[in-house]
Amino acid sequence: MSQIDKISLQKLKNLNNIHVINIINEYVKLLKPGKIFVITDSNEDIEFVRKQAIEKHEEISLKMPGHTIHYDSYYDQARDIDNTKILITPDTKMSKRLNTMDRESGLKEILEIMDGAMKNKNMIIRFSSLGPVNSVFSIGALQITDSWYVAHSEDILYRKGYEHFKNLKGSEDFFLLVHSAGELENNVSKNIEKRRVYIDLVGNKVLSVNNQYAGNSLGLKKLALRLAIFKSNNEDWLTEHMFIMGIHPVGKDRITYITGAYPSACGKTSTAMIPGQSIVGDDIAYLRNINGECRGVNIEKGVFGIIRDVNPEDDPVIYNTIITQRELIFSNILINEGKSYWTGMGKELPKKGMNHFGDNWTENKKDDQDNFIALSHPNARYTVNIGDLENADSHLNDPEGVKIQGIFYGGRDSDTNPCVYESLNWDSGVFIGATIESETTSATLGKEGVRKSSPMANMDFLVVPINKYLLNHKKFGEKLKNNCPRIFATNYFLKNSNGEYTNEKKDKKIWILWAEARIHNEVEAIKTPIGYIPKYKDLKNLFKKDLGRDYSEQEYIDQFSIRAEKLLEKLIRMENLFNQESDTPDFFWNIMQRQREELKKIIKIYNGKIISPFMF
Ligand code: SAT
Ligand code: MN
Repeated sequence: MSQIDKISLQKLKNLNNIHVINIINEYVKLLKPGKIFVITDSNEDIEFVRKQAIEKHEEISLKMPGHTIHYDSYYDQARDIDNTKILITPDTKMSKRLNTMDRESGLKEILEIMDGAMKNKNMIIRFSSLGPVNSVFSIGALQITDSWYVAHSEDILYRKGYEHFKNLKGSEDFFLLVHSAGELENNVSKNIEKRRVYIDLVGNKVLSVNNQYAGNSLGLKKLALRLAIFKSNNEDWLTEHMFIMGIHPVGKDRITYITGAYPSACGKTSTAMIPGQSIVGDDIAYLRNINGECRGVNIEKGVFGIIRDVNPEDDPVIYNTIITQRELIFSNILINEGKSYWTGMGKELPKKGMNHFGDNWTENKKDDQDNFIALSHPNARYTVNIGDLENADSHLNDPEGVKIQGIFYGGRDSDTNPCVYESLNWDSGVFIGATIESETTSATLGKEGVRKSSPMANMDFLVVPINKYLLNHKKFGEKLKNNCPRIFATNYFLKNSNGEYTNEKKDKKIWILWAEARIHNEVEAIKTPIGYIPKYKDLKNLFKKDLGRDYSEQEYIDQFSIRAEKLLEKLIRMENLFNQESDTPDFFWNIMQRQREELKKIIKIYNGKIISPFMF
């Protein structure tokens, strides 16, 4: 390795890990970098990364100290689902709904694309820990990249792991993530048509090329998520696309931790940020059974959040954090005279500036396809440390994680599920998660209101057959016995017969407080075929106490009537979908069958398709 200087080489040698050395040799040969930098946990090394990102024009400093902006290519603004594939050997069974490719041909293709991808560029080698350090949860991650932006983002979002690698004592028990932005033009990836993200489960690695958007490029985020899903499902724990938050009921001396899985644009981050509560994480959680308790950690320590509509009214905590001095990377927003602007920030916006399209955007500017270019991209983001948020939970970095007592599943659903309910037991909670659906919105291309299924909101990242994943969930709960978290479903998007939302944005708080009270057996509930729904009087009390608002019987009826016919239609959709899987577990079919019978029964008993909660 002639490209490596003595100091960097020594840093590698100090790890005493032959696997790391072999991997670096292999990828240096393939990628042919100009120079190699090994980054340890030292402040000096980390500062060097920050400086390089600016010096190499991958980030630009803004007027506010600590703030920088990074742009991805105009054509690389979201996860590339079509070109993200699981490489499998011919004997591997995988669900039809997953995007797979023959391992041998996949590797051949991507290695050819990556051949020489780092010519005249730097290779950056970083070590991180997924999950808090010195913990049973920690997994080492070795990131090789040629992007200083990727290396810098990972420093904000993940825990340092050079020491973790030292403590591995030569073992190869770590994830490998190899990324190259490929050839650049105006600092963004040029060969987008050759963008690939290939997940090699056999090799415990992900290879990613010709991209910069963090969902494609940052190995530690959605790429390591896949490797962790594979690992945990072959062991006995869970890797989930979930936030973790602490609920702090007023006047009660306790914190109750819950996790929540929601497809994108269904309220995941806004739930984790409900005023008065604390946040542990907003994206990815590992859950383990530790001494009979469900413990959870955020594998990250930062937030890569959507910036659109972050304003002082709707998201005061985030807004105040991202307009003040601290280390922060914006991506794909508008910059005018060194200041940051984005759609929905609640402020007058400039009519020109630099944005994800280039350095001379003006209002009404169109792209080659004749589409208007938004001031900031709808998927534009901010990257900050969670520790910088005023509602950061004090156990964020606790090696033992937090005790998880509730799991929330949510979707965007205008006409089927009530606003909140609790599953009858763990298995029917797994059924709720497995049958999450979300309606498309005008924010995505295509028809509005089309329902997409995403088991546990984790479908995009699944790399094991769905039946295996569901059985792992079932077993996880069984082993926890009485300590198993209670499972809840929320629906913030239910509409009434006039087509109006039945929920106000702030009502989320009541749904989680009701769930919290259920967890502590403080409120009773009404049993229905799908699960337990709240009693009117309990919600009335909570609305008064926590939001200072009178909650009417009509609102309750709109929000908690059992829409039996719509629920039956949903069961048919799920039956069709899960019939396509080879061996969906029996418990899933049993729950479906029972729900179907009971829904039909109540339609008969109460002589109606929509049954008021007061009838039960
Ligand atoms: O999925 S991404 O990595 O693109 C970001 C997110 O969690 O929303
Ligand atoms: Mn996510």
